[in-house]
Amino acid sequence: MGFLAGKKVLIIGVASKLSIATGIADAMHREGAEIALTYQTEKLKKRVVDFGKKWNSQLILPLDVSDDAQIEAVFEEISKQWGSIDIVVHSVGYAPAHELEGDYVDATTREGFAIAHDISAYSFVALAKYARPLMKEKGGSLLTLTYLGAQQVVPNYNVMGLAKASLEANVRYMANSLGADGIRVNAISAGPIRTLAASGVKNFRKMLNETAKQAPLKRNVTIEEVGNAAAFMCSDLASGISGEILFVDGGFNTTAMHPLDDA
Ligand code: NAD
Ligand code: 0WE
Repeated sequence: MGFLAGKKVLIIGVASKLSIATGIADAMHREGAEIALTYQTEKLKKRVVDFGKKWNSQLILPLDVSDDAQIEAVFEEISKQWGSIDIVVHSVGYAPAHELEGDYVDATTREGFAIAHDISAYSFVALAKYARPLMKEKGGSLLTLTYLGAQQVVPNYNVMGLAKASLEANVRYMANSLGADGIRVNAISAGPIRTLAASGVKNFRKMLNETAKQAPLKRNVTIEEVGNAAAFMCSDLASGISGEILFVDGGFNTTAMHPLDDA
């Protein structure tokens, strides 16, 4: 029996086979979890329904996290179908594309700032409002995905860095707020991975190469590795961990000096 046997999980953020959420769903399904999925747009619906087959998902619902009514509807349906929930995975981030290129001060706009923070940071606590009543009796676990750009300057990550910093603080405040109900809240800070969200990013391939050279493991990480860490973090194996940012980045964040030419 897997270490997530009997756990009911909602996973938000599957958009393609490359999505980090797809790696998380694979790992959680392998460990015995029952999985509900959401899709952001009607265009993505068919794809997510197809993925759902592989994970035997019975619950596949529409959800744009900028819409409170849709969040409420998702948890209403989960309450009807499941009565309770054990795990919610938030694998969602967005800023308008023009915010993620060029000089930070020049590129950042009031509107782009608001959108990035709404979709990437606020939405996590918005979900928690509705998840809490469904987790209260047995406890539960909430997980989000963040990036090193929250803590250190990464060129072009720009306003997403601020949104992820807010998301990481959100993890700590939510952990403190929900801890008395037995609900743990954590984040995984993943190294760069080629996904849809990364595909439009200028020089992403260069970033992958440089990261691999400098990381202690001398390579990039995969969605399978993030998925395994996520499954652990949301399982009872991690029952003592809350408010934590866990790096799954091959150790990159611990290094400072760029590799010298002969390295
Ligand atoms: P992805 O494009 O596969 O996933 C992003 C998801 O966000 C998509 O499923 C998209 O539908 C969803 N989304 C965006 N706006 C939404 C909205 N308004 N409502 C509902 N869903 C919305 O890319 P990914 O790389 O798997 O990203 C998942 C998470 O991982 C993000 O939070 C991202 O910041 C984070 N992350 C990514 C990397 C990387 O290098 N790929 C590294 C660290 C952290
Ligand atoms: O969090 C992310 C992706 C964030 C992201 C990407 C896009 C591209 C398409 C948010 N919003 C959008 N909006 C779009 O229109 N990552 C951690 C991956 C990523 O994105 C970067 C990175 C890395 C790493 C952007 C610039 C620099 C580095």
